[in-house]
Formats: sequence, C-alpha cells, structure tokens
Amino acid sequence: MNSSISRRSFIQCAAAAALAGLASKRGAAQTRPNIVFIFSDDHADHAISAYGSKINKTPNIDRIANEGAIFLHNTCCNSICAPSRAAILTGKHSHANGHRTNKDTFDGGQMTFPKKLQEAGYETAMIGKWHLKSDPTGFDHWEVLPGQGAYYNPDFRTADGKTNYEGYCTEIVTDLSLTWLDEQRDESKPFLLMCQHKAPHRTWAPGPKHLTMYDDVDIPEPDDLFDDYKGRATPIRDQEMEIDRHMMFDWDLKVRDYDVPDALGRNMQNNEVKRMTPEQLAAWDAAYGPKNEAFKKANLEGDDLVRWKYQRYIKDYLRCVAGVDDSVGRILDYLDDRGLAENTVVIYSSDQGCYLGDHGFYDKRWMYEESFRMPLVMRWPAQIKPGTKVDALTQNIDFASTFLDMADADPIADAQGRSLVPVVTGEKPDDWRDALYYHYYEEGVHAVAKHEGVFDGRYKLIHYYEYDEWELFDLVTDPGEMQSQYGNPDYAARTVGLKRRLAELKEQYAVPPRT
Ligand code: SGN
Ligand code: CA
Repeated sequence: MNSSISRRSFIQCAAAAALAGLASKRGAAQTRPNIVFIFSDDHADHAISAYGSKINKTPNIDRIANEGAIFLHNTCCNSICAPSRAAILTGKHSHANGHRTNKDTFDGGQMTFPKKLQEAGYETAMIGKWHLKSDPTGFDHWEVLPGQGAYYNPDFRTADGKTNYEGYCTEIVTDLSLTWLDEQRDESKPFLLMCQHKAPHRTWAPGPKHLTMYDDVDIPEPDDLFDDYKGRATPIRDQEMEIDRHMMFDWDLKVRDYDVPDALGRNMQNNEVKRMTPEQLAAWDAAYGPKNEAFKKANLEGDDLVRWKYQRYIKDYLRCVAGVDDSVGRILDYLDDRGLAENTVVIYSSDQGCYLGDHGFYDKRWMYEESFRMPLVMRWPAQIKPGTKVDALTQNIDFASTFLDMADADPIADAQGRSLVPVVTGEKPDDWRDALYYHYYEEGVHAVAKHEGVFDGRYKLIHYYEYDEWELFDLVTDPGEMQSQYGNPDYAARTVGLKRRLAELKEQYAVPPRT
C-alpha cells in the first residue's frame, strides 16, 4: 500500500477547515468541529499512564488527557466487542439496539450517530475493526477488517470488495486513516473519522517494532493474580478465562512446538504466524525463539509457571498497546502539522476494559471493574479546559449524543444516553444519572454467566439470574471486589435500595422481561 502521505500546504488545509465550519447554534463565530474518534479493542484503562498505570507508559494517549479531559468513571453497558460498538453507534443499550452478543448481526437500518452527522453535512469514514457483520451504514468511506481481523497482512472489506495489505494492522489502519484525511475526503465539509484498531485484542501479536520491548524488565503482577474465587457467587469459579488454566502455549503464549495442552485439552497453532511473510516470521522467531528455549529449559511448575505465563501475556499485550499509542501520536502530529488541531475533537477509547491478570484472568465480559470500565479521554481545544477530570458516571451509550451535540446536529430522538458536552465543559446537569445499568448476555466462549447489575459510584449489585445468585460490593472498602457483602445483614438496607434502583433503571430503559 501507499503509506507515504502526500503533503498539502498548511494554508490550503487551514482555509478548507475554516470553510468547512458553518455558523452554528453554539455561536456564529464558531465552526463545527471535526471529530477524530480513535478506538481500540480490549484496551483497559489500567494500561494507560494517564489513568495511573503501574505497568506501562502511553505518552500519546496521555497527551489527549492532559490537553483535554479524562473520564474517571466511564463504563460500558455490556462488556463485549460488538455490543459495545452497537451501543456507541446507536446511543442505546443492547436490548434496544438489538445487538446483545457477538453472535448477533447489526441492524444497519436503524439510526446511528454517523448517519445523523451525514444529514448535518459531515463527511464520515470508518477504518479498521468493525465486527458488526453487516456492511457499515452512515459512512461515505469505509475499509473494515472482516470479523476480528488479523494482525499481520490483514484483509479488508470495502464497498467494492476485498483487499489485502502487507504489513502490521495497527500501522495499516493508521496509514489508511491518514490517507483518507489527506487525500480522499471532501475538504468542503467537516469530518468524522473513526480509526478503529484491532490491537490489543487476543492473540496479542505485537508489531515488528515492538517484538522485544520489555524483554529486560519484569512487569508488576496484580495483587489478585492468584485469586482463590472465594467470597463471590458461583459463576466466577465456573469461568474459562484464567491465565493459569485457559491459555494455550502456542496460540496465546507464542511457544511454538511445545505440545502441552491447557486445562481444556487445547493447544492450537497461532494463526498470525501462518500469515507472516518469511521476513516477518524471521523477525518473530528471532524475538521469541531464544526466550522460548529458556522457558523450556526452566521446567517451571505451579505458581512459577503462572507467573511466567502472566509475563508473556502482559508483555505482548503492552507491546500491542505501544503500537496503538504510536498511532495516536501520528494522528495528533498530523492534525498539528495541518493546522487542524484547534478545530478537531480527538477522542480515544476502547470497546471495553480487559483483565490484565486481575482475578487471574485475561479477557473481559464481567461487570467487575477492570472490564466494566472503558477508557475515555477527549481533547477539544475550543471547549475543554486542559487537565479536566470528569467524575460523573458515564457510559458508552452517551457517545452518540455527545458527538451529535459537538457537531450541533440533531440528536437521535430515542437515544438512551446523554451528551457529555455539559459534563466535560464543567456544567454537569443537576439531574445527571446517579446509577448505571449493565447487562451481559453472551453464552459460550469463556463460560461467563449472564448477568445484569447496577453501580452507583460506590456500591455494585450484580445478579447472575440464571443461577439466581447475587453479589454486592462496596468499592470503597473492597476496590478489588474480593468479598461480596450480599447476604451480610449490615448491608440489608443497602441491598434493598440497590434492588429498587436496578428495577427503576430497567423500567427507564424499557428492558424487556426475561422469558
Ligand atoms: C475471540 C477470542 C476470545 C474473545 C472473543 C471476543 N479468541 O473469540 O478470547 O473473548 O474473541 O472478543 S481468539 O483467541 O480467537 O482471539 S471481542 O473483543 O471481539 O468481543
Ligand atoms: Ca473488544
């Protein structure tokens, strides 16, 4: 592919940006902002230094937070990929947009924020991981990975068919995004660019530039890497997402030719390795080969083996994150170079959080903090004061209303989320929500029980309704959610109150009764 971005003069672009801004309801002098929404897959906020990560640095994502706002209590309504993306596009909970699990197909006929932006005169593009099965709607331009997509030499789907690019996915998605910004968009219009990375999703395959990053350090372990799953309801003991028991040596941990199955009897061959060019494979083997030999010689067992698996997992995950952070830097630099930074909102987020050894897990799905929380940082020079910290309870269903508000476009009439613009510009409405609703519906891979729940900023009540079991956590006294207080008489009144709040939220959002 052509990764060299042709350069237009600063003056030409600045003039186009000025023309693009029509007089808005926000004030005649102000132009409608461009929106660059950078999104990744499974990037937990505790792997972002702006959120206080103890394990890595993300200087470019931090730049957005420092020059704009960081949301401290942003969450997803359903901690799984496609449902989170559908909630973002529609501004609605999963039951209302029809996308409850990764197995569903997105109804692209329904109203979404990109469609509303188009109606308002925006040029829209979607590049990277889409994962909603149906073709994207509401975009003037789209190039998406089929399904989960591949890290190495990925295929893309476009309106004209399939294409393939040689290289590393995060870099290719960035190149395609910059090419659209620089050469393909209609410069007479304000724009929405959705730049959506596959990284750092399983199987956490780092790019050539980061294969040996962290080789000489030990990454700190979470306190609950060896969680015994006591003090919680039954489902946490029945899951299949433990680093110890449910990671495959070849597929997940990149130890080739090591014939030891996981606790489920599996040891599949890593699919990325099969896609690589000889040069890519040589670089990969040069990076992993000696480390794998040392691992085999060490004959690790028990906790030492778990610790080794954690290090291999977290380093690969963080190497993928480093690629995403580099991409953010390239996009910020591009906006600076072209004089577009001032009138462009830049947002960074990810479809859900992820367990980074927390509770001994990888993956997501639970309402427990590490995958319930979604990172959200936002820079908008004209409206957001640098260093803004948002305490309000916010959720992915708020994104659509937020983007439409920023653009002064019509809202989605029946959206269930609310614009974050007042919240982030310091005028939090008095009637801002005091509790969040959550509902996870999927069955199958990783064996996480269906559950719904409510979180009020301190207390979290979770109902595993197919088990008819509950958990109640006080995040102030038990931030790690290690000891459920459900059934503890000291929490009886609190439990009644939270159950009532859960019922009210279900009524407010018109959650259909379970059949
Ligand atoms: C794949 C992964 C799972 C992951 C789901 C959903 N396996 O099936 O570990 O939970 O995707 O992830 S993999 O080894 O094939 O990657 S999601 O983010 O798309 O919802
Ligand atoms: Ca995901």
